[in-house]
Amino acid sequence: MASRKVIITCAVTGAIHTPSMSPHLPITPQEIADAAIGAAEAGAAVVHLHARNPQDGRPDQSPEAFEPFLKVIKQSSNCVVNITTGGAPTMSVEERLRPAAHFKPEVASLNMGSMNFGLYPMIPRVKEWKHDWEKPYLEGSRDRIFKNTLQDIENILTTCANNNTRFEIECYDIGHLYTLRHFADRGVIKAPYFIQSVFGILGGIGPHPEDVMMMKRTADRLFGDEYRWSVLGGGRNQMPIAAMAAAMGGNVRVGLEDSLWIGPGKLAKSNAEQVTNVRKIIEGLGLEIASPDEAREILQLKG
Ligand code: KMH
Ligand code: ZN
Repeated sequence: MASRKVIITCAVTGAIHTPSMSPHLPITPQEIADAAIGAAEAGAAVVHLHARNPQDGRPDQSPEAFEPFLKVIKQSSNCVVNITTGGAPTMSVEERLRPAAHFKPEVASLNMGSMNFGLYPMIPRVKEWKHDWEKPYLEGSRDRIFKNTLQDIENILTTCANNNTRFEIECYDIGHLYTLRHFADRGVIKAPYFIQSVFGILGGIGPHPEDVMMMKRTADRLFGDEYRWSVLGGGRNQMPIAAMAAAMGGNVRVGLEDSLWIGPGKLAKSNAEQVTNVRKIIEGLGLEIASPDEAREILQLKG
């Protein structure tokens, strides 16, 4: 019997963690490219990408910031490129949309609701900040809304409508599944829906096994076989959530965007290290990982 193929997505840098938290967080275009290629070599079929200012590590959503590493990744790897439209919670939606609208990638993220966006459990304690912006950025997260109104979502969907970009639909709570159903019913988004369920962000659904079950049960009821399910757990929830979902028929996302750790008190030295770890879990369950081309087939990407 052929075994089910599990898509590993690796989110290599994101916009939540800051340079002082880990020396291993990729910052420069070369570091981001190396991290993505390393993750793909370790088994990630999809790489989810944000850009940063190479001088101070601040999130940067200009297409010019993405261009250098996109070029290197495309030259050296067949992995599926996924560009964020989440950017950072400090950015306007127009700013966040620019790189996906410009590069028309195979996949782009799409965040399905406005919310509080607290820190992940187990953010490393920082003794000395490398850059002035980091501490206020972090402290500001307590009084910031990650804005994704229905109109914002529709703007992203309609801007990308003719690009045949498939969305990594980030659902941080059960209500976000119903928001997706609303856009699906209106025909603004096409199946198969690639649902990335996010667990353990302060402001979203928790990381309890009951939460994971509830998310899957609701998605099954709302979308039947018209969706592909993936999960990510923030901070220390990363590997337990991935293991749970892989066993339940899901795909997984890891990477330093979502967690800086590889074990209790132990920083991951690279994105590839987390991919290798989750790959062992998947293969230990008797499952196989999907290659980039298999992921293209499963998600029906434009290629
Ligand atoms: N940082 C993740 C929890 C995005 O880039 O659109 C969510 C994320 C958002 O990846
Ligand atoms: Zn992201």
